[in-house]
Amino acid sequence: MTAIAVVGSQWGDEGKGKITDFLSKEASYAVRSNGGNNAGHTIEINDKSFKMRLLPSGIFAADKGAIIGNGVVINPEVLLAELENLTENGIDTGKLRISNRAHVIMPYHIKQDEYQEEAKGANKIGTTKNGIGPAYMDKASRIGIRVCDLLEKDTFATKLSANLKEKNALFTQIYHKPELNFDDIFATYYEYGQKIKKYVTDTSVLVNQALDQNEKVLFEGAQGIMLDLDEGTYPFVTSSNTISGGLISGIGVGANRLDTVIGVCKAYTTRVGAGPFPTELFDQTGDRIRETAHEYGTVTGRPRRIGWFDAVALRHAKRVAGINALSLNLLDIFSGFDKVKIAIAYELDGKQIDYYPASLKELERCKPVYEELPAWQEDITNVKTWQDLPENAQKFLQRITEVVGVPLVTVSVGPEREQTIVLQ
Ligand code: 2SA
Ligand code: MG
Repeated sequence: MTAIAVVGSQWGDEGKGKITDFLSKEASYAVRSNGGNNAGHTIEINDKSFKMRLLPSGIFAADKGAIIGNGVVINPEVLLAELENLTENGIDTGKLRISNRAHVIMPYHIKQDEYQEEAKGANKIGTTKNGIGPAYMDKASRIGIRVCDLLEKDTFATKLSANLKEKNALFTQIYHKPELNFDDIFATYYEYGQKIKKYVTDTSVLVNQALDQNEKVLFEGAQGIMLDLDEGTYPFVTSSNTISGGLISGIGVGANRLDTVIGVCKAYTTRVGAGPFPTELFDQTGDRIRETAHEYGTVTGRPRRIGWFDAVALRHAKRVAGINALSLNLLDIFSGFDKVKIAIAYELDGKQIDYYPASLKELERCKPVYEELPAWQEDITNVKTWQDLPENAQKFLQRITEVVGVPLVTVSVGPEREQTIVLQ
């Protein structure tokens, strides 16, 4: 197996970092190809932990380096701060490569994100306000500024000037907000470009070369499948393709390259921001899971919405992303619970359905059909093998495997690297 993708199979924050960390040690390259600094992961190295939003988790471990592909939207200020922090801690970042085709998040994208959300009022998406959506909007409408454009002074000036004209009209006339100044942005961002220049190349060439030589490449998905622009709970989604298809178009390799797609999930479900969530818990059980598992956003501190494991969503994720291996985290949270539930289907207008509806109105009417299983009282945080798991924990996992239809490869029983049961 050479090309392995790790994707979140729920709504993000599934704990993809753990398996990514594990796999990146064997990889030539660790690649990010979607999203931007709306992602967030913590990486431990030499007893220090680093919070990163844009750099691939595998930056430390991958043999030949880490790659930010063309599908990523890059905030250069955030990128440079992450790099500086690593350099200050004596970590070599020289092996990073950035696609010349990646798009740049500009200050007006961040403002536009903020103003759009404000204008939506009660209907807001609950974005991370990092300018992700507006940057992808400009990419799709063919006015985006790519990394290669940022490096050409004339091209950058022409594009920035044209874009600012349009954005300033939007800001002043529609949102009644102040204009942004060309000179400030131009000077600052041109400088950013010069600082990242040494990392910039055609990253598709590098990745394809590695794959041609049968080297391992790890594709690190950001967010989760249910936040995919096409396949998620639109419009309550992010603006990139989080499915495995998005990971290959976001770096520039053929669709036939990917061997393994590992879907990461939790033993329950979480979601941040607005949008449908059929198995959401509004009771003490939800609060208990939130507190036990510290389900609060890493960056914003927002409490995450909590729900039972949703096999309907997981099967949807499996289908649209081609997930062929499952990695389950946070099984230990259910120690001491009386029972656990798995939604195996939905009931919609009196009929049982096993697919994820596209219509938000239909989704609102969906009631989860639960299977209830007894939980376990034992602390499992030191369990290392399947055999040592309590019988009820084994049954819960077996049932998940059956109803999702994908084999489990790892089960995590705590945050530490060693607290992982490897199954195959
Ligand atoms: P945006 O800012 O336009 O992408 O927001 C749109 C919606 O997408 C949600 N969103 C997220 N939800 C959970 N986790 C996210 N990122 C993880 C993190 C990283 C990960 O730890 O921060 O798992 O890869 C993330 N990013 C965006 C957001 O809440 C809106 O609902
Ligand atoms: Mg996260």
